[in-house]
Amino acid sequence: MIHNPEMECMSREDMTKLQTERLIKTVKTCYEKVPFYRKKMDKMGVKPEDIKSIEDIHRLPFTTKHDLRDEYPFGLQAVLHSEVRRIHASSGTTGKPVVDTYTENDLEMWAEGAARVMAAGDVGPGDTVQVSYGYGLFTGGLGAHDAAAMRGAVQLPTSAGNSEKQIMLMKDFGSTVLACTPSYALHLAECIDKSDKVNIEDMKLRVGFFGAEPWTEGMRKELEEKLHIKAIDIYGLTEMCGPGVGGECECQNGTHLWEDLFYPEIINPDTLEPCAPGEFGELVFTSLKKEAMPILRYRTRDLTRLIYEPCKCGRTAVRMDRILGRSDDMLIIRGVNVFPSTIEAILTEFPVYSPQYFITVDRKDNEDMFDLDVELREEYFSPNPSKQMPYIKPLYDRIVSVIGIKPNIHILPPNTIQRSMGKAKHVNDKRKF
Ligand code: DLL
Repeated sequence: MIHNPEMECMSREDMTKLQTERLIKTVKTCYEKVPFYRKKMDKMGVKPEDIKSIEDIHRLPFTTKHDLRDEYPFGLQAVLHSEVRRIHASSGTTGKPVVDTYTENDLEMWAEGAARVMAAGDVGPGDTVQVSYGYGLFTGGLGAHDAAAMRGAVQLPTSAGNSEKQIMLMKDFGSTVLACTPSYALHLAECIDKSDKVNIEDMKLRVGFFGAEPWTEGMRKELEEKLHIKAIDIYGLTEMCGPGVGGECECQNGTHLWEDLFYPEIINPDTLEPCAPGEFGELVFTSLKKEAMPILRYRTRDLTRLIYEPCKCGRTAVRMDRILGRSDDMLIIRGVNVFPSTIEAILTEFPVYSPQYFITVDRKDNEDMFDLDVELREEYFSPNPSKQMPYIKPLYDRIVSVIGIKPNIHILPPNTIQRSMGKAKHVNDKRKF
């Protein structure tokens, strides 16, 4: 089901026209209301009048996470504080949080972005959407909540955690939709598997909206099989609004980005030049409709590519490939670039392993050490190391052939790797740089 056919299926020509109109307005607001952007544009010798079409976007300055932290908390705000209705923030790992503020219209726009994704899973009246993303400053909880409301569904705000109760409510209230991180969904699935009180057959779940962290096709298969659902990828970031900057459609074949709201570019992160169509690079967004905190050419650090071929669903909104990872999550081990999600993708090729993993990187005698904790599934596990050997060798060989470095693999008993309620932590890099 398409939530807003006019916007989601607009012809390329009309979309370019709309994007141009909205860009011109956004740039003017940024220049007139946000000293940070006026300074940056003056320094580059660009005036709002120079931006005549969406193609001129390349003349505008980039915005980085660093800039947002420097302007903490409200330096990028373009409206009076009396016009603001909500504040969210993403904690990040270091320093000040990244803040986003919203006017009434911004909240409506955000809810619509996420509602478009839920509509692709046919969410509507009669559905009960169990929102197991965290509620709070994190955008996941309230983002999914408002989208469910816009679709006319029942909102069940369980937030993240307390898995036993989540599962009880899922059964008793007949939740049909689950919204949470894919790692938490996997944890819930494992809890249902283990439970002697409930069975997946007792549940009415039919679709899940999973995002906030990279996940793989293998993980999709696992979640779909274990939870008896269709697993749909939802993408977003606090700086643009939260979940719902884009999402998969029923074809589950790339994430449609809502180009009428956020203009996407792919750039080479080293040269900052645009990448050729279809090439992998860093995703950059310019907000086209945000009022409280409009943002020009925000460097997300997410690495992906854009797919312009038409989608079978009828939506014309450009698609983005799965996110390989963030440039700042990429590990360099013995000189080789490694994305944690590559390990997940490899693990899910082996039915004997669960998709749970933890990477520890350390340096000994000037050499990088790469330790990988994995879990065998219950039915394959034996505490006797000699019985584990036949499973280690194929995984080891596959990792060496895909990423070219040799891991020290440790097989742990089932359910021992720490489970996450929100974004999973897969890496401990102990090296001092
Ligand atoms: O994670 C918003 C969100 C909530 C999205 C719930 C989807 C569902 P932040 O905490 O600001 O916002 O983190 C944004 O998370 O730049 C990506 O690196 C990553 N991310 C978000 N969605 C996906 C996804 C929320 N579907 C950062 N696949 C982004 C891969 C994702 N990575």
